Amino acid sequence: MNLYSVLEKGFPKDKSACAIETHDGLYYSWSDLERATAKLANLLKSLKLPAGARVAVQVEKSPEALFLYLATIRAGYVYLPLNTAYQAAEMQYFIENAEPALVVCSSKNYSWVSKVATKAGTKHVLTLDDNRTGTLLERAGKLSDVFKTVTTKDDDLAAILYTSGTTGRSKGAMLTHKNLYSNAQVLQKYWGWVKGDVLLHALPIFHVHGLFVAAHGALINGSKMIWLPRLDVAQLIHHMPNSTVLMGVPTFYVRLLADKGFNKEVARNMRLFISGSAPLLTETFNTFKKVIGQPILERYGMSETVMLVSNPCKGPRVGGSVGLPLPGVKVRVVDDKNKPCGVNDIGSIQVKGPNVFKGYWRMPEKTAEEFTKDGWFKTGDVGRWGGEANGGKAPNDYLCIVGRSKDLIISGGYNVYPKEIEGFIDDMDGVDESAVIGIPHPDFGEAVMAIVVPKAGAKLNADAMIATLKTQIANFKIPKRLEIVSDLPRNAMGKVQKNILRQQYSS
Ligand code: MLC
Ligand code: AMP
Repeated sequence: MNLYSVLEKGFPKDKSACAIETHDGLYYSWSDLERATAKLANLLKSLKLPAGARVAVQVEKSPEALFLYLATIRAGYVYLPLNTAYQAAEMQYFIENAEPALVVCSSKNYSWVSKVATKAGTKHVLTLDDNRTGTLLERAGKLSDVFKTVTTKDDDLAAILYTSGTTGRSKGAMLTHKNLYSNAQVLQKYWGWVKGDVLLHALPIFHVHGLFVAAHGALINGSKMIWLPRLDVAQLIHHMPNSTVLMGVPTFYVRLLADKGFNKEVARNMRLFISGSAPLLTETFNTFKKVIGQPILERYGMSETVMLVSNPCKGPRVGGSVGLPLPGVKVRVVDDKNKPCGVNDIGSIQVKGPNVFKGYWRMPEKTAEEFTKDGWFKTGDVGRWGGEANGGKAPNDYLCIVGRSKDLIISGGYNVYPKEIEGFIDDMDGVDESAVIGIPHPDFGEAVMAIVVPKAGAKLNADAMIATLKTQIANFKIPKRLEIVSDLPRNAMGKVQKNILRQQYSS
């Protein structure tokens, strides 16, 4: 079954109802959504893209960007969303690795993106801007607004999401139609979506959270979305009285609570506040409950598995725990020998189910490494069942995430792999070596910090180094702090002791 057809079943009967209301006062009906995705799907078909073609998209958030995603799915092609913060070197890698048949970018980036794409053999490069302009819409506008959604097999690819690797380059997680529609169906029930729900959407749509969890949730339920281009607390508060569901990374809730205008009255119609992509501090959970009178629902997911564990909608939501495995999803916590751990014993989190991805794009060895022989996907996260949570005890069937075995920093919900940043720093003149760590940050949860050792006799300037990094990598990966030191702490094996650095700089 095509994912779009599954979502479409949930669209309301009255197609003149509002599907998307934008921050600047535009209304898109369900009929607009269907017609626009048909026109765009007709355009993709007219380009005669080969079967299984990837459509790589790096554009600002807009309803049209969402329609392009849906059109790609309708036409049976594979959607490849890319963070707008990615710079030329990052884009070059994704485009060379995925070999998309079509790249869609914003017109301001067209000159360099088209060069990178053409060099990698991409036949078509079109533009889409967040003000309803660009060559993509110019061409699609002339085509028919009727399109018969392509029949796909459950196992056919719907999307590829690049996740940075702890070693080596980013890997493209291949998600199938079934991965995505089964997860959307499960979440619709589990989170108790009802007719009349309105989703306040302020997340980016180039990652799992904003696209597959938030947008799919509203679409499959036929619910209206209030569509904000980015997190803007004043706008959230303005639209909240007309909304019932909000999904965000923990920074959303930290910033809302810091605003004096956020209170019970503003949240009076809100049914559900959902948090994920990074750990929600127990302090945020408790303060929110006190101020707003309802607990945030925390859930746990990842690019390779979409959502796997969630606190219940009806039933106790436990601060400091991500909740119960979703219906149909199996989760286990195992020791070093892959033996299931008992309650309160810490081990590696593994998962199996219809939500688990097909593998990494053109990386069969990496795929094999990340699965156990009996087919469990190794999440790289570390956790336990039950145990201490929110100053009390979590029920024994609730999962608590206690850390990560992967060297990963999650800053404001974005993943940053220290190894990648260390690579860029180590390549700079005068640098002997570096260590990149995550340090606590009141707004982003964790922030990137770099500790750098100069070569003998070399003089380094932290500000100049940060300025150079800003020209090379996405802005959220830039260290918020860079310290120059004479050496790094090492253990007897010569390995850098990042735990000591974390302790040293944590305050
Ligand atoms: C922006 N900046 C960040 C940052 N976002 N720095 C660290 N971490 C981040 N996440 C930097 C910018 O470079 C800029 O630096 C400064 O902070 C302010 O930028 P901004 O654009 O004004 O920030 P803002 O719009 O406020 O964005 C913050 C944010 C945003 C938290 C709202 O990052 C965001 O929407 N995060 C959500 C990420 C997400 O959707 N993750 C889901 C992944 S899916 P300077 O120096 O230029 O001023 C996943 C699976 C799952 O993980 O379970 O869901
Ligand atoms: P990504 O690869 O961007 O999809 O990020 C997935 C990772 O985000 C997971 O492997 C976890 O480490 C982390 N994550 C997602 N949700 C939560 C959560 N609720 N609590 C803690 N970590 C989370």
